[in-house]
Amino acid sequence: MKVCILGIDGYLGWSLALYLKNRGHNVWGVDNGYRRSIVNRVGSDSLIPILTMEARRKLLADFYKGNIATSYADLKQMFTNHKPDAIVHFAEQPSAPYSMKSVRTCVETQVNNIVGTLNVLWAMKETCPEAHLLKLGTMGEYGTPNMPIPEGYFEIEYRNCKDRLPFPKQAGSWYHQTKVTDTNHIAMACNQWGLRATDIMQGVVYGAHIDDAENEPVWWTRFDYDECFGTVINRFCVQAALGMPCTVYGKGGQTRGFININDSMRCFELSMLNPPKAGEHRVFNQFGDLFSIEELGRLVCECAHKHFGLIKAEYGSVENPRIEAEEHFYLPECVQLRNLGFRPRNFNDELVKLLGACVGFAKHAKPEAIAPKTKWR
Ligand code: NAD
Ligand code: USQ
Repeated sequence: MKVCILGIDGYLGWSLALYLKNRGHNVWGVDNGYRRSIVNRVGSDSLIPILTMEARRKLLADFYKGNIATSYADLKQMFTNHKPDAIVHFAEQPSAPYSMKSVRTCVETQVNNIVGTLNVLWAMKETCPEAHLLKLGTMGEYGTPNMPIPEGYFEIEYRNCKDRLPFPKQAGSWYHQTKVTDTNHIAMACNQWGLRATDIMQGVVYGAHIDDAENEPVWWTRFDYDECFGTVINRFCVQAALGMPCTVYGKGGQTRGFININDSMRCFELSMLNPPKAGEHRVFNQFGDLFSIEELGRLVCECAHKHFGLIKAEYGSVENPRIEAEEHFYLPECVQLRNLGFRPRNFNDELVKLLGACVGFAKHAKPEAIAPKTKWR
């Protein structure tokens, strides 16, 4: 299959490029280095050393440097030249805290994400309407409603009328809000233009690398742990490795879906190999395990004590810089990927590998980048 990866230089993009190449797919992609520069802007860097973007471009022939939100003509030309079967769209600003810092970072996130996705939809319509768009959304689009969360749509009865409607969205950051808007735009492009799309509501991803990269440093992906760009488990593991307490925000009863980076790759492959039909806006909820943040802190510390002798590892509540429910009902469904064969890896086994990597690279960490600084209000 000919696969285009938008955001190929990122945490998931670089891993997916290797994963798909190793499974016989023809991979090409685009990135503008935005992630590298914004992580530097907040005073941090990847914990695990990675190749420069230029070195990566030498390694992978069809790796273009470009901004999909500002260079529509180039995007269209690339789709025309390569005729992709599938387009995996990662190329967005992915941090909730970064989007909440200031009007500048909020607007930057909105423009980059929403305009980039509109450009992708128009370029697909004009050059490759048969291609399958796999677009990264987020479980955070749904918020934490007091009822089970279906996969995108649900049957509802109101005043004796029934319909299948989009499930309500309740984003909690300007970043998550961009994903909600993208979802509305993608659904419309499918309805109006007959595009086919899988809108992937992914949970929080964790892991230092995919198995394929274990002994291939050129294929190591970036790994962030700072207050903006580190996801919670990746941060907890670095904190434990440094002997710093794991920062549980508030009561710690916030529950989220988590997925290992290897499982995330497998899910993309399953979606790609089983495309929706023309005109279909298909929504997948993509996660492996559900944990509360306090539970996660306990699991990371137990693993640190048992497998690495890090007896100082501990977790504790700090003031929550975010506005979010700290105790709530949470029951999201994840049925369609399981029906396609997805079986999540064992969480505790993957945690040992992740913590091992953090211990190995801990000397590169900048402890001053860890404490939460960005407040929701
Ligand atoms: P990432 O920031 O590492 O990857 C995104 C890549 O896209 C970066 O390399 C960045 O430079 C590039 N990019 C951004 N805007 C661009 C533009 N306008 N033009 C060209 N390139 C651009 O993020 P990630 O963790 O790999 O996440 C990938 C996607 O998955 C994001 O959309 C994110 O919102 C979503 N997601 C991530 C997670 C997670 O836990 N990592 C969970 C759910 C959803
Ligand atoms: N949290 C802590 N301590 C920390 C960091 C986070 O308690 O040190 C808490 C947060 O308050 C939140 C939860 O952990 O309740 C998850 O935080 P996160 O930073 O791991 O996740 P989030 O901001 O939601 O964003 C990440 C990715 C984003 C993706 C999203 C998936 O950065 O790209 O969309 O996970 S989801 O959470 O399902 O929306």
